[in-house]
Amino acid sequence: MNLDEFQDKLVAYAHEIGIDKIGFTNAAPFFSLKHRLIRQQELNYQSGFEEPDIEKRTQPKLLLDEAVSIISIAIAYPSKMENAPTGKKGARRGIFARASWGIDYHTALRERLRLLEAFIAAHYPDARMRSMVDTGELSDRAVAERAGIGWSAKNCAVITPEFGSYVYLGEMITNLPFREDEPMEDQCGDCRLCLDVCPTGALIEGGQLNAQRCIAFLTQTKGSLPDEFRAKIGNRLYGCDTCQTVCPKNKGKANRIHEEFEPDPEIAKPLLEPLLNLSNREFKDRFGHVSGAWRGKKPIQRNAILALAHFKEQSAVPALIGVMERDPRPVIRGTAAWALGKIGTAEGLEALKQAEQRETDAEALEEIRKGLAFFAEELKG
Ligand code: B12
Repeated sequence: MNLDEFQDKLVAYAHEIGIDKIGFTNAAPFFSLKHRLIRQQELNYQSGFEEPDIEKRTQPKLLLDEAVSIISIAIAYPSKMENAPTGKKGARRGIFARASWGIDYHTALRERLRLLEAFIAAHYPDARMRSMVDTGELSDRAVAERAGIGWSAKNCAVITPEFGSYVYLGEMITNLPFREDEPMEDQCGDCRLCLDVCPTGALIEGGQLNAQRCIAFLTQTKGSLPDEFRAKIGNRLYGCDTCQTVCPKNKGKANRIHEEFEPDPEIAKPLLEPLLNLSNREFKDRFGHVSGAWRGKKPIQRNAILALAHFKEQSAVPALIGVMERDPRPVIRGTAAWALGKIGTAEGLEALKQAEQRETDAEALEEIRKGLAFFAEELKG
């Protein structure tokens, strides 16, 4: 069997093991990406989660010295939750973005890539291969775009005609000279819905994101959320899907294909208040298997407090007071103080006054004073 025939077999095998789309490209440097990354760095538009070495990000040969081609894979994830519980007064809920539904996609895609590697090695024992998903050096989107998986859209996502943008991406660099697929035409046209609805104006222009303003990024930071964004985060606990849900190319793409990505509604849309006092062990047991847990429980708890403030959930006031008085982490105490001010009950005001006398951490104290200032504003208004 020659390589051409083997490639067809590999594609068929990929579909058998649950890879929804596979594409092939060469391992030449990514020149346009390189300029883009330099520009993003100059503008301070990067999130800080990216691999910092731009050379490694754009030259596959630095990652595998015999690199000749790259195999890009895409696996679709669901956009609809069956039996989604609705939050209500007294029982408010937060939401994890779709990319965090079901099991962590890193595990799922790495396993598929491992199977592909084994399949290749069985036919070509001397083949050299290096696979990565998300945390690798390469830009998964730039590879996918060049390998014809989808086009690079105005919301920054790689959009596939079959599954919309709800696909996870990963790739394998190899020394085998596979036939290349053609990149796809851009299909965004004049549409600019994603740019117009982004709650924080993070999408600067088509295909350019200021990650520092992107809610998906902000939900993953560990410090105090800057005031400007506190009301904008809504009830999001991890990630943001707004620029994807408005996209017309995602209409009708429910993508209920893989059981492993079906969300457990109590995990993907959990009740907010019980999140405030989770122990590390409880957090790990409950959320440890989802990708949105990678930064630990602190950002999720901070976001849960902001979500309770967003709903002005009065029934959560005693729990928030408990957190403000007893949580060992100043960011969490401070955020709870701010939330108590936002919610604005007499009980909250009393607790804030007492906390102002006791608090020793400067940042938490500042938040307590912000909380108190909401009451002063209320009186004036
Ligand atoms: C850092 C990071 C983030 C950051 C920054 C996102 C960003 N837009 O750069 C934050 C935390 C904000 C984030 C958020 C999300 N992320 Co993220 N993230 C990454 C990561 C680790 C690196 C991305 C990166 O390098 N960005 C830098 C930009 C400059 O490059 P790029 O987007 O990779 O590549 C494109 C641009 O460079 C563009 N480009 C190149 N040259 C030029 C020139 C011009 C003129 C223009 C206009 C464009 C352009 O073309 C490339 C291909 O599309 C990748 C995994 C990986 N290793 O690649 C996942 C990844 C991009 N994320 C992913 C996902 C799912 C998300 C979220 C949807 C999660 C969520 N629901 O909250 C959001 C979407 C936000 C958005 N609109 O982009 C998926 C995307 C899948 C897809 N279908 O596109 C990836 C690929 C993870 C994966 N393996 O599946 N993410």
